[in-house]
Amino acid sequence: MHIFPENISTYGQEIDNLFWLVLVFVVIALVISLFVLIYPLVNNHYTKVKKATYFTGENKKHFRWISIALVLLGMSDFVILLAEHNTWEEIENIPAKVDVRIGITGRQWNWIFTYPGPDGKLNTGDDLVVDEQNSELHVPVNKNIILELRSRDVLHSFFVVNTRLKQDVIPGRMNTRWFNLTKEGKYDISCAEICGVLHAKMRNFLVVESQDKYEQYLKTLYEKNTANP
Ligand SMILES: [Cu+2]
Repeated sequence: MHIFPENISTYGQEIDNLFWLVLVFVVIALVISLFVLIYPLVNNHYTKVKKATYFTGENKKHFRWISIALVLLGMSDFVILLAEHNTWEEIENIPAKVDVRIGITGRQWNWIFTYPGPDGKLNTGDDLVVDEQNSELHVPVNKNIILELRSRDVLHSFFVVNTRLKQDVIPGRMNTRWFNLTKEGKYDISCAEICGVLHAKMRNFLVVESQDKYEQYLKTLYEKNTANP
């Protein structure tokens, strides 16, 4: 069923499958809870309702019911842990083959994008930095993109719904994440952590394009930067 925004990352489908799995357990728990809540109300005409009593849970019969609920909850958590393990590992482990490394820094209120300069290395003097509201983050399609995520001030959260990647950025700490995107196009980047009054202004765009176009973009950026240093 396609009720989610389009997925364009290699691991996105696995995240969506986990969502459905969690939803199944949550819906079952919801139905049981509603039944336990509503059934006595419908079943007992309210003139017949006995005075409400307080259960301490020490009585054997009550204890049994509480235990059943706890065990079911624990089992569903365990199934989710088993199911998510591989996906989590895939997302946590940065691929050995790094095609592009890009720095992303959150600030009040924008996402700053840092690309390697002509030396091809990030975090050196010739880095190309874009810090403009509504700007675009350009990445090549079908490549392993490694993201170095930082914050300059408060907590922000880098979120591109189409890639299924959401990562908090934390002052004083760098988080490394990655994605490999399979479809060219323009997608929304947002901040998913309330970070101040202009939080909603942290809207940028992700442009997924061919390797050629990506290199052309970096070249234009370099020329622009050297024209007005
Ligand atoms: Cu923010």
